[in-house]
Amino acid sequence: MPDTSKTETPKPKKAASNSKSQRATQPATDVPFPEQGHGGEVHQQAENQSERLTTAQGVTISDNQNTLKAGASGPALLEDFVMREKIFHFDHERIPERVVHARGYGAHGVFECTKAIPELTMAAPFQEVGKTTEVFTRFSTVAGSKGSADLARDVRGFAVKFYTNQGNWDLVGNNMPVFFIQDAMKFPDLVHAVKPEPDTGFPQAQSAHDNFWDFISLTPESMHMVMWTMSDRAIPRSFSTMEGFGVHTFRFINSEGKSTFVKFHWKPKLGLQSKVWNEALKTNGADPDRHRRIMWEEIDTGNAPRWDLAVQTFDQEFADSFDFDVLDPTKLIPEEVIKPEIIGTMTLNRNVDNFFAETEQVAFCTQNVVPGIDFTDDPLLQGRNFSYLDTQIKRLGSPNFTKIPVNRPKGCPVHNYQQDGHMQTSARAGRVNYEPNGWEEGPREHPLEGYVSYRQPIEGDKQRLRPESFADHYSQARQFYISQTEVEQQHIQAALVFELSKCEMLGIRRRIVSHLLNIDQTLAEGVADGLGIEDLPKAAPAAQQPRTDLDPSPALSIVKNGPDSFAGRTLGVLASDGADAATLTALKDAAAAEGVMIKLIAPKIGGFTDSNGDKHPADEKVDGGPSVLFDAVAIILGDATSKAVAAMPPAQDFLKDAFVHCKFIATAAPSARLVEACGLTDKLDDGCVSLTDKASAAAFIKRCADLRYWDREAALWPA
Ligand code: HDD
Repeated sequence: MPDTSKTETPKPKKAASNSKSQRATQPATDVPFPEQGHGGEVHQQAENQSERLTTAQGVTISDNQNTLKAGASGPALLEDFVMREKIFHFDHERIPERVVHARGYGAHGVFECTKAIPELTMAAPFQEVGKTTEVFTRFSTVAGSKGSADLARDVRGFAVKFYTNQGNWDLVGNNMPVFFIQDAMKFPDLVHAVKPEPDTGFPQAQSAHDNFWDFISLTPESMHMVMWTMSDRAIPRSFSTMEGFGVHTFRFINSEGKSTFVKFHWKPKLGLQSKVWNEALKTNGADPDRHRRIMWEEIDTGNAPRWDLAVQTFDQEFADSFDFDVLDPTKLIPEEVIKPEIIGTMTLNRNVDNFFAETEQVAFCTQNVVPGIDFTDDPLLQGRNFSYLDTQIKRLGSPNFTKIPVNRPKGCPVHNYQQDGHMQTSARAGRVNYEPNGWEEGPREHPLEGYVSYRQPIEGDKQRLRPESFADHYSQARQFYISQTEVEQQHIQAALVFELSKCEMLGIRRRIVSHLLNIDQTLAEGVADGLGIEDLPKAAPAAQQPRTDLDPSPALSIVKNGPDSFAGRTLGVLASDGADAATLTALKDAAAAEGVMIKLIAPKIGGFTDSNGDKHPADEKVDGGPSVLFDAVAIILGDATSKAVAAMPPAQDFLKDAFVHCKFIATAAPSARLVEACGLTDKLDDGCVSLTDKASAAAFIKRCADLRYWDREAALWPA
């Protein structure tokens, strides 16, 4: 039965406005040194009972610096239970990382329903406008290990756990609406192929190697997804500027048992935005934690990232008439064909208290559905429903992983007769541990309110067969490509050339080009040219003739779906002693008015003194804050210091990279020396503006809403 209570779960602990972290900070004054022992080791003693250091058994520890020894220099004594317990626990700190999506970052938040849809589904979060449901969301890359860099060219995971009061519902999606393969049976091969090669153990977090492209070149069904992964979708600016998709077609079920097909979309409130490849590479060096750091800071500073949840819903009649099989996860339904309808908003407003306890131990399972949500026969989804539960046992080590707070249902009670197992923390009291029982105790099934699977008629022979309706592998790949702006098409071509140039086997490169010939002739020729292939191969044999009549879908382009303003972005301001105070103030005011963050970069981390004699501490020293970390840049150098700054290589990189990455650049007069040192004096274009007064500062911030001055790129990378 649908739940009608207004508020489903308690609001998250901290609201966006007061979500500042509880991280320890130190005062600027000198910290006194604590007492030292005989060997100069530091002893910090608790001043009150509650902060005493104890063993796991609660015994207060008298000395956390020295092992118990026989005599001053040893040997160590086996009876030292304090040391042994400490080392024993440390030795067991690691758990297996996720086999895919190992690198990830999560946060708590809330989903609020903005359009009730009880006629479509009885799922609790969608019953009433204003109803809130607590969520935990984890974003991830797929291929890299836990310690890999955030800006790998890769698919991003977008997994949301809704703690509904009908139980937990996990929507385990990606930032791309299609997938590489049509059947879960192929997943281990795909993942083996993309992960580091088994003999060498590299490359890490990269698809640019022979095994991946060998597999792809022999798997035509991957072609649509490859267009996505070679596009800038694979190098998002931040989690808060990327879309999410449930990928599969699911079912909504209403209280009368009626099924409606549904595809889920997450739409970022900040609009879509990505990096360019050279910028992504440099970002990985400058800040491998870029994406997690941005999200942490967004939440910590009260700029909680938000996404609308939108649904494409349709019936069997539409499914039968649609160009492709809606059960094929390598296909999407263009938004221009079925408009996604917004039904709610997710706000991530609380950082985790502990990364391991929450983000690492969160266990998403596609099988976690609630009344009102059901599966379809999509063979990828069916296989996933086995894999996720299985993988959690391996990773978390016990069937009791559901008792870990981040995995425990929060919106409803849990009662069952499951018992024992490693780390059991909530054993039932009493004698009864089975059902039915004659003791008149314990939970019972509920035929009316319990989860009932959709009564889908089934017929057919048992067989291993791919439906013929899955056979078109190229038409939507082409549709994606022709939906991109010229700049984006160029990026896809450059990405393919980059990746295939890392493949040593010529045959692999040629096989990919032969697939591209079924997608777009110009693209295929461009890639072949970029690879130095002179004789174009024949087009790959297609299981089904590719269509060329599908209309472009503007919704598939990032550039066409950017923001209306520069809000939520960061401007990097390189400044030095003597920087004009009025210009700085004008820029800060204009940025604040538009909701733009400013980071100050200076030759020294201690900061700089402006023309009024006011001191500004820097956020980054110039070589620690390259421009790849910012969405646009401004250079405000002091007259007397500009010459020295212009001679600094990292200051030159700051400007040159911003220029090459097509960012908007503002310069105040004395900065011309740096412009000259970078050889850009004659190259400044409409994306570069002079800061002269308040009005020019405000105009610059407005101009930045376009995010990049793409016209520059054609001049930089002539065909
Ligand atoms: Fe998967 C993790 C998304 C296909 C097997 N997957 C995982 C995560 C995401 C996805 C976001 C990370 C969850 C988290 O943050 O903890 N996976 C997808 C999407 C797919 C997909 C959108 C296709 C539409 N996955 C897929 C298949 C299989 C798996 C076909 C197996 C047959 N996926 C897993 C897994 C993982 C996983 C091995 C690894 C860690 C985990 O589950 O918890 O079970």
